[in-house]
Amino acid sequence: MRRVLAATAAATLIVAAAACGDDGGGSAAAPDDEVIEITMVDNAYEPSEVEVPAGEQVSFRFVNDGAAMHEAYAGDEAMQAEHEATMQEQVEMGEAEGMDHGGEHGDADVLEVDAGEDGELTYTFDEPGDYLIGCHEPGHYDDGMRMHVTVV
Ligand SMILES: [Cu+2]
Repeated sequence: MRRVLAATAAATLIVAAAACGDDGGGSAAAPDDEVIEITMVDNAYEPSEVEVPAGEQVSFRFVNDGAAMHEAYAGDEAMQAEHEATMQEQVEMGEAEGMDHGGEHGDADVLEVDAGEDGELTYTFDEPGDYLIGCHEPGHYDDGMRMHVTVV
């Protein structure tokens, strides 16, 4: 049932995007309106590679088709490693304190998507280069739950 709902939401979005393109009078994809659709599964993103323009706001729409909660965190490899370390610390702290799950991530750039839900992450990659979007739920990043973002 949730799967159907997610599919409907995605379809609506595609229609909305198409409608936007129509009044542009010839300009193909207006960069500001572009939404890149990503599906989350256990534990990967589909597709696992995307290309986006530098210096422009990009919106990613994540549809969680998996059974677990997943996150999306954008940044370069060093930022991913840092966020992974922070998450691991929080897991360790949570265990020590009896798993207080109400804790915040303290990072506004992290999108969390519950199973069967969807969410949007808007991000501007300032410089061309290789970046990643990673999921840092325990074990997922090590499992390879990361998407390569080529910024051109
Ligand atoms: Cu994940």
